[in-house]
Amino acid sequence: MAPAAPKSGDAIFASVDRVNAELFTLTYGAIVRQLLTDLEEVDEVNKQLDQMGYNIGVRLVDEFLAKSNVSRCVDFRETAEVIAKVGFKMFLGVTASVTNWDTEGTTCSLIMEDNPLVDFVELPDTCQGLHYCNILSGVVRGALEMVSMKTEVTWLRDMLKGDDVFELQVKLLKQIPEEYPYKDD
Ligand code: MYR
Repeated sequence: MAPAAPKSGDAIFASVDRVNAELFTLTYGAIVRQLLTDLEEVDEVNKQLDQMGYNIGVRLVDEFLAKSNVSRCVDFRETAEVIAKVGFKMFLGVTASVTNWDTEGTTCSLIMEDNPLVDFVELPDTCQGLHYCNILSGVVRGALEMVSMKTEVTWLRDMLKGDDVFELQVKLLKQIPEEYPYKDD
């Protein structure tokens, strides 16, 4: 039998990326399963996942700003687009669309049709109250808090519960104005 042709550099990177993505997905699944065992209550697991995400988000934002070269957003609309198109792509490998704006421009939804966190996942009937991806809502909340935006982030639709997409609602509660550090004379 002829030996297999060597893989090109691109093919090797593609398969390494795929293995990393699967490892990430399976590791996240193992964490959720362990939390369900330890905490027993689905609501407690939701809280814990959100808190873990928040802790990640407050750190992740530095890496995001350093790697993305994104400059200051003019408003919350632009910030939402940056999260959906640049942030999600950088950390999840997928993008989201931004819709369902309210008239004030302070509430919108991030819609995800693909979500690598849920590959291989099926929720048992006992876990219907679980927000399996709650780590993501925490990440977004934590990251935005570090750029002076206090938000409430809520799952409105969830493909694990039979919805056609994931819908994450982001509501801007308060924007803390950043003080200019020097006084003009
Ligand atoms: C600004 O300073 O105005 C720019 C603010 C951009 C904040 C973007 C935060 C990125 C969060 C990444 C979320 C990734 C979720 C997987």
